[in-house]
Amino acid sequence: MYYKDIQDFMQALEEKGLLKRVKTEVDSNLEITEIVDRVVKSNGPALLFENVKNSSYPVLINIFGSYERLNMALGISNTDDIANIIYDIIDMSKYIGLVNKIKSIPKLSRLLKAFPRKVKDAPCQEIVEEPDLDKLPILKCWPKDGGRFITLPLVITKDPETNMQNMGMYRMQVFDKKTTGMHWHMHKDGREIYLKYKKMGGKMPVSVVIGSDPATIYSATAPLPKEIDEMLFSGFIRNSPVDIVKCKTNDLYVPANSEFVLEGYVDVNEMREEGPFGDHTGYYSLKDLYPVFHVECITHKKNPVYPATVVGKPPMEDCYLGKATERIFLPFIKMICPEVIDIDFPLEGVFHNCLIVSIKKEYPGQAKKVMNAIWGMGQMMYTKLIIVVDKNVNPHDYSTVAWKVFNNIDASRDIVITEGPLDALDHASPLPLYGHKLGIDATKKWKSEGHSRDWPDDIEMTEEIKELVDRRWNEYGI
Ligand SMILES: Cc1cc2nc3c(=O)[nH]c(=O)nc-3n(C[C@H](O)[C@H](O)[C@H](O)COP(=O)(O)O)c2cc1C
Ligand SMILES: [Mn+2]
Repeated sequence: MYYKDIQDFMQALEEKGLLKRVKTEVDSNLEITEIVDRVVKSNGPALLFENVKNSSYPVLINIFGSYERLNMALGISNTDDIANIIYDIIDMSKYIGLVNKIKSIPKLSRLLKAFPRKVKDAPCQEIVEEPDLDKLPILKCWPKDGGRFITLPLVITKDPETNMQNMGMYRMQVFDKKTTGMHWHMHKDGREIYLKYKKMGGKMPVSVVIGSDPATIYSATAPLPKEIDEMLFSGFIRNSPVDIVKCKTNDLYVPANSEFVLEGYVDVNEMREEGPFGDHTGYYSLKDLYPVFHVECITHKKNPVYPATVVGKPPMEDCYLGKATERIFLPFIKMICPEVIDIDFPLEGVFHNCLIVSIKKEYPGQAKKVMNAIWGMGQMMYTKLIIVVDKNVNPHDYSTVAWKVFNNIDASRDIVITEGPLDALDHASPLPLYGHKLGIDATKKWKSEGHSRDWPDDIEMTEEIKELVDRRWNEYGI
């Protein structure tokens, strides 16, 4: 199941009563934020603001802001579905023997279908215009924001060495009708590609998509290795290739189903102050120098919608995108750390500040091995706090996790403090991008780990007595 474009998804949401149209005129300056913040925090619907002051385009927001809408967006019924498909494909034991190999063909064809498909005509190029960002209903989200920000952009670039495209979501502050900031952080693929262009000198072609089908939007946020094109990953999630079209003024390919495409370039010698911006940490990310994006041409559908999101104190819409990543990437974590049973990123940790992981511990020090592996794994390197629990503890059950942490640790033996790279948005470390991380080993300790005392058992009632009490419950008159 996949959606042709974001308007197709919008319609599906509306049919299920999961989208509300707001016809009253609203201001993209702060007013939309306050409405959306209240709606997200009360588990409300997606919203289509049809009448936005000073713009002829409607604003679509909060499409991912619940588990039901997130699952619909990814064309699944349960957040674990995509992980299960991935497990099935990467489980090599499934390919033993000729019969099994043949049986695997339909499963593997999903990989072939993932490759983007080039098309000549595209809805996103129905209208080609001179750039004027003032026409778009771009939000000023929070009072101390440095200006208006495009909050759900898919930034497409091409590695000049490998010719592979990358698509990442990096917010963009509007400076004037034709220029914006380009907020790719230090460790992101977009910036790595930028550094290659910087060495060569001159201009770096960049195209920015605003609005595509929901799996493609999600894919731009997914922490994929640089070798995997996000549009290919979207094709894999959708089980249908993403149709792509060549931009009008550069050689980049964008999803044909996009609502708006901003075509242009980043001049590798130009930096400008960007921010502040009310960010998903619940704090303002402070001003800093970032590259500048110059829009040379805007293409769009005849009747486009402008999708946006508002981030702020969690839980916000982006928390659900984070939860999708938690589920979808678990198979890859397990490939590297087979002892991992399950993981949970609490929403309050805004993706990478806290991770709870349950493991099947089979040798001394294994909890610490898992911490170190996670601190060395892609964007998981940002994790500031890792809590490790035994396999019988459900990491999503915060009460049980807290009970284990509070009762199981010896402060000297079970706490790891280490240091390494941090997310650019971390405001607590003394230096930007680099600081300390905390690991808590809340697993049962063994004699081989230096715990010479006996470790007590968890208190559990016998099954026999539980059944007896179940049976007799009504007799007690409680
Ligand atoms: C709503 C939203 C806004 C984001 N804004 C930024 C941003 O401004 N800068 C950034 O580096 N990452 C941002 N991210 C995270 C990146 O999209 C994410 O790390 C992605 O994996 C980057 O792709 P890349 O590895 O291909 O560069 C944002 C994520 C979301 C969901
Ligand atoms: Mn990437």
